[in-house]
Amino acid sequence: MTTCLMAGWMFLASCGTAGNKSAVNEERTAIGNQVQVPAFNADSAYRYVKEQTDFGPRVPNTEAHRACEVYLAAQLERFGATVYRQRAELLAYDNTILRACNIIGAYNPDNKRRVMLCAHWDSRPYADQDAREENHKKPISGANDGASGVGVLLEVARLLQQQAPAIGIDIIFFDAEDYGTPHFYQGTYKEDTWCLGSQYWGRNPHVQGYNARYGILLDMVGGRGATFYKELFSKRTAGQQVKKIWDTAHQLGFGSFFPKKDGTEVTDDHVYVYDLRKIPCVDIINYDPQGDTGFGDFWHTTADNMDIIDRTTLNAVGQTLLQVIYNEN
Ligand code: AHN
Ligand code: ZN
Repeated sequence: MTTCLMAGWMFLASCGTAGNKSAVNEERTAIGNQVQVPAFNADSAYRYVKEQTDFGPRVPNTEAHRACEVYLAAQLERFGATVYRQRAELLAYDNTILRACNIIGAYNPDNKRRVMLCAHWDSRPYADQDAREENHKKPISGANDGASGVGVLLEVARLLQQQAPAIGIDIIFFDAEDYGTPHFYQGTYKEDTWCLGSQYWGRNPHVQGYNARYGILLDMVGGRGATFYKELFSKRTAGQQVKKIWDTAHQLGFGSFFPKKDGTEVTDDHVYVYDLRKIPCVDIINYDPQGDTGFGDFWHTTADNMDIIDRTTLNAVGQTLLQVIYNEN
C-alpha cells in the first residue's frame, strides 16, 4: 500500500505535465462525447450493395459466388485489413457439398480488446416465400438479405482505414447462412441447416482461441422503412449491448428505425457465435410486426432486389454502428 502511494507520488512529482495531460484525457473519455466519430457515407455503402448484386445471386457453388468472394476479399485488402479466407466444404440440408468461404478482415490484430462485426455474404438459392410458386426454386438477388449488411460493413472498413478506433475490429462475412431447408423439401429432416458458415467458424475460428468483447450482426439492414426491434436471443445473451446500441440510435435521431420494443427470437449467425464461442452478439435484423413472416414482404422473394434498398436505412444503421465502436476503449 505504502509502495503504491509512493510510486504514484513520485510519478506525479517527476513528470507533472504528463500527469495532468493524462488526467484531462481521462476526463474527456469519461464525458464520452468528445471522441471524433467518422461520418458514414450512405452513397458509398449503397454502391457496395449494388456491386454485390451485380454479380447475380451469390449462391454457393456458382460462378457469381466465386467472383463475389474475390471482390469482397479485395475490398477488405484495399481498405487495409489483414484478410483471411476460410474455406470449408459444408453439407447442406439435402447433402449437397457447398464450397464455402468465410471472409475475415482484421484491424489492429494485436489489440486484445476487440469487437467483431458480421453479416452473411451468400444469397438464398430459393425464393420459396414468393407469392408465385414458379419462383420458389429460383435464386434471389438478396440485395437486402445478405448484401445490405456486407455493404454497410465495407463502408465501415473504408472508414477504419482512415481513422483507427481505440480497439481492434474484426469484420466477418459468413458464408452459407441462407441455404437452409426450403419449404418444398420432402426429404429427411436435418437440424441446423441455416448459418452453416458461422457454425463452421464457431468450431474453427480464423485465429486459435479467438475472443472478442461482443459482436454485432447485421441482417437485412437496407430496406426502405425498415424497423429494428430488439431481437430476443440478443436481448437475453447480450442485453447490455442491445441497450447501448438502441440508446445510441435514439441519441443520434434514428429512433424511428430502432423502436425500443421486443421483436421475436431469430435463428441467425449470432446464435452460433454465442453458443459455440460464448461471445455475446447482437442481431440487428429487420422485423415487420404487420407481415406474416415477421421479416418483411420482400423476404425470400424475387422482390429482394436493389429497388427496395434505401440509403436512409443504411445510414441509420451504419452511423449508429460507428458511434458505438469509436466510443469503445
Ligand atoms: C430462419 O429462417 C430459421 N432464420 C432466419 C435467418 C435468416 C434467413 N436471415 C436471413 N435469411
Ligand atoms: Zn435469408
